Amino acid sequence: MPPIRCLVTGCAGFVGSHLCEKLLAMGASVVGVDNFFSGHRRNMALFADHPGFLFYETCITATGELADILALHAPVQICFHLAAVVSVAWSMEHPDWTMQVNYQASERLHAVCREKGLGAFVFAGSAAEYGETGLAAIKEEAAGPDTVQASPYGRAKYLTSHLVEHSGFGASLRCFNIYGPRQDPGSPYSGVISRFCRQALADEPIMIFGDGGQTRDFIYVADVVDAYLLAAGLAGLHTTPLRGVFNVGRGSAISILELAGIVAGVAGSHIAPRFLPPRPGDIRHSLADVSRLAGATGFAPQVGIEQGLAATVEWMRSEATVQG
Ligand code: UD2
Repeated sequence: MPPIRCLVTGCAGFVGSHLCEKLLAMGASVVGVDNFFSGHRRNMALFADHPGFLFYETCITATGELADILALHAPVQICFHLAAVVSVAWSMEHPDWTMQVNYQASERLHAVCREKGLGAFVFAGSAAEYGETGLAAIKEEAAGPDTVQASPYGRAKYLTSHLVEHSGFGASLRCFNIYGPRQDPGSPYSGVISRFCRQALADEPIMIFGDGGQTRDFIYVADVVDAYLLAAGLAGLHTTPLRGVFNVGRGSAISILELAGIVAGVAGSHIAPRFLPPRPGDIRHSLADVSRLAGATGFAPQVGIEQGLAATVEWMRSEATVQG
């Protein structure tokens, strides 16, 4: 690979840290930005001292600072923009801040990257942009200006994806439910798999919001990293960066109740799950049609749910050993 320099916003986050690790392993250099709002310094432990990595602790709302960083490290060829308010539930209580980060600041960063002549911009869109859908697999065109998203998170992500799509510069990856090592289980807003794994490993009941009949398309973090590389033209046969909006999922969904059973099995827990009231802002079903990304790049997720859960549980066990 020719020398490539990338800006990764959200480099201390769950997905961002895996992406940085992979980019550095491929020989790219990475300028990382994070404000540790939901990311953690420990997520960067494996690459913080890598000679190809430089870190700036800053918030993406500081557009001027980001422009200065890009100028200082020119030429940066690719921006992977993952920094965001990441929780649907948190966004319900903080709609204004969510809009500022996930839309307004993202719009400004996109404009700066374009102005500075970057070759690619890859935005972390979300399945939450679709609002409430049925059980059928969702195609990208299902989200439009009239779509009613269930949360400010979904709305703001949609607005940015829409802007990226219509600008002709960059791609938005509408990721469905991502899971894997480094997903923080420690807050009420954490992803369901990280919470279920932690509960099962602690021999606590798995806490299901609602009846557990809601379904999600879970995709392992390494598969998502592959999608980012493909979108930037850094992997596969497709070396031109993508433009437009692309779903990223496995293309198969399971119910939260089923998930609870699989997690309990993998973690060796025999405690019955507990059912709590449904969570505001939740969508009922979510399943990706990934044919657009597959057609454009050959994208094919490699990690099945049992395999991904085994890796996640193993990571959580090792973390407990390190911390305990
Ligand atoms: C996820 C992502 C979000 C966005 C969205 C796209 C996380 C944390 N959020 O939101 O960023 O990409 O997908 O649609 O990854 N649940 C329980 N018990 C728990 C926690 C959750 O039953 O302890 C249920 C929850 O009610 C929901 C499902 O599990 O029906 C998934 O919840 P989530 O918070 O992991 O993810 P989601 O789909 O709200």
